[in-house]
Amino acid sequence: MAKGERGTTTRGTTTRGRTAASRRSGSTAGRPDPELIQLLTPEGDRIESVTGPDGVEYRVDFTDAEYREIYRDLVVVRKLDAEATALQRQGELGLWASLLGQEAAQVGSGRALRPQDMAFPTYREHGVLYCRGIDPIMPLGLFRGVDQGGWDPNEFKFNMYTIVIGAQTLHATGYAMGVTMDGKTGGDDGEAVIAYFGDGASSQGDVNEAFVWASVFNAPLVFFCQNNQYAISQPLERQTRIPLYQRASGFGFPGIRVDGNDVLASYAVTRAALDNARHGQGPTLIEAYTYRMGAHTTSDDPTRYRIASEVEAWQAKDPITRVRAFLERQKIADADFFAEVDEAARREAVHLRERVLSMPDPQPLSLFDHVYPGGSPELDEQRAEFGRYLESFEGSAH
Ligand SMILES: Cc1ncc(C[n+]2csc(CCOP(=O)(O)OP(=O)(O)O)c2C)c(N)n1
Ligand SMILES: [Mg+2]
Repeated sequence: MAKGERGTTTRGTTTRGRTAASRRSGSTAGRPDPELIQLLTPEGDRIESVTGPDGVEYRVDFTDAEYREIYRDLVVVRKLDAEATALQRQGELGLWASLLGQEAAQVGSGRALRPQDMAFPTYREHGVLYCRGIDPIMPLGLFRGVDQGGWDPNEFKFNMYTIVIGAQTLHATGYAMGVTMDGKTGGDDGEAVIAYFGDGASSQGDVNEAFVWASVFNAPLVFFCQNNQYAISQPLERQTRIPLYQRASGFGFPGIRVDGNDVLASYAVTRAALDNARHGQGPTLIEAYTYRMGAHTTSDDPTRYRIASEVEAWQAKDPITRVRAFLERQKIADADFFAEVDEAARREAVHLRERVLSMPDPQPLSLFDHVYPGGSPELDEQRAEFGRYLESFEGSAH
């Protein structure tokens, strides 16, 4: 199936759809959330379409095969993530930032990108990376400390992982302004840009500056905030007193909240915002309301700052379970299909592990290779000095 070509999103109102405000099926523990765009409930019930507070009708029209493929994406992405966590625990990676719980927000938005669209990730966007067609081994080199991320951002339209919180939103804004200056917006084949960031990053100056610039220059940019409720140990209440998506109105562009555990709604909302951007209608802030099921990274112990019942409440909203329930109920997939997907994901994980273990250690002197395109006298001096230092070790192979 062609990447980014699935489903449709329709602008305008509908009589068939429910309004987000009147919808109650998105409730969690009996509490409805009228602000949330949702097309698949935690129980796996399909909502045909939803009209958001913005008057836009959100819907997807996937074929059965497309529903099955999106389920496969979710399962594979989760399995590879679990494998990376295991590799870190066995000392094969220095660190891992798990996406557990955020698969739907990432696969939904990642699949909503059209081939010409550019993405700017944080360090947790392994699901988007997978949807961009990048070999999942790539970020593992980074987390193993043997390379600095091995993919070409221009080839895959997916920038390098960014650890500096919020910085990529400014990079994305500058890039999106450039897209406009190059005259690449305005039609169906126009380019759009998406910037990923977290709830914690929303407090950063960089992100707020990016909002200002993107707004006043009408940049073709989607700000995709995965509100996973925590910035390491800091809960959402320490970032904001209003829903994050509402921040956008103060900057002069639309904001919308989507159920980030609903892959269909995440797809529909992102596709609509990207299409608006590519047609020259400026930025949108999407708040994907989700939950970080695991630790912040493998260096973190979340039991020190959150209670088990909170995690359990979110387990009931698992992004994969609901798709499976829907596929089973609608008889779109049978037991053989689910078994085949599990086996395929397992094989991909084994393959990933084998390749991680055989990654060569870099030569220490290669540290100097990519500092400047053409080197510099000062750098050459430093390289020579470091070389002499390495040679001072008895039996040094360097
Ligand atoms: C500028 C900057 N300040 C602080 C840090 C340390 N840091 C790493 S992750 C993180 C929390 C980010 O939280 P959020 O934006 O919600 O993203 P999440 O990790 O939840 O996906 C912080 C403070 C950093 N990497 N960069
Ligand atoms: Mg967060």
